[in-house]
Amino acid sequence: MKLYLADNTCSQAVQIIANELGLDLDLVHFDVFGKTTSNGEEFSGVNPMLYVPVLKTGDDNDDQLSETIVIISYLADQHPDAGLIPTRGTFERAKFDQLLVFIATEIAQKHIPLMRKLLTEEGIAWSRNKLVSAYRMLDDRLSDGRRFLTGNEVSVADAYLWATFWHKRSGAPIEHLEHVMAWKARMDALPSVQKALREEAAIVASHRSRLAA
Ligand SMILES: N[C@@H](CCC(=O)N[C@@H](CS)C(=O)NCC(=O)O)C(=O)O
Repeated sequence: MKLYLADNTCSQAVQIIANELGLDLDLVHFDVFGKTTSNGEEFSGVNPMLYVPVLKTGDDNDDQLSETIVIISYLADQHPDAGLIPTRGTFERAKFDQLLVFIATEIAQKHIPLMRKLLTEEGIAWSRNKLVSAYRMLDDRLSDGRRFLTGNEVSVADAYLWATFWHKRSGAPIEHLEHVMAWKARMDALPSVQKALREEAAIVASHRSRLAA
């Protein structure tokens, strides 16, 4: 399978889940500023929205998925024994999907206009407050001593939250949320996360050196 990723973005969630599952991904770097890809493909032909992640599961143009939560849920659903996601159709899964949508809408997509400096002063204050409230809810969830968002084992939700942990870039003051910060440190130490960072750095560096040559 081929994963289109960008440096330091939500595509890391897909890498982490693939690593947890022991899947090999062929990585393609999309430079979101220069708009080039490490394999020379025109990315607008892959995703006209110019968003990563995109996962290609085959050679056909239809054999691809976009939308982070869809991709990571799909991979986890293919390997139910790994326990990265509850069984589809159960109430537990509905609650889990609720958490994924919460991370997508209340966290990931709230950070982006702040990071891109697209907001008025009022918009900045509003968005940062919403982000702090959202992270506080997750902090409450983690305050019962669980190691990860839904229990003591890592899940798809943890991978997604980690890959969108952008408070430093968006200026959202969340460092006082001790349970969230302790969770982040636990995630940082996971071999699946470390491997994702190494492999992302390698493909980004090789793309950049090819462009510079
Ligand atoms: N709805 C998409 C949005 C993905 C998204 O925002 N991707 C960002 C990186 S996290 C991106 O590719 N940005 C490129 C750009 O804005 O040019 C999803 O949830 O996967």
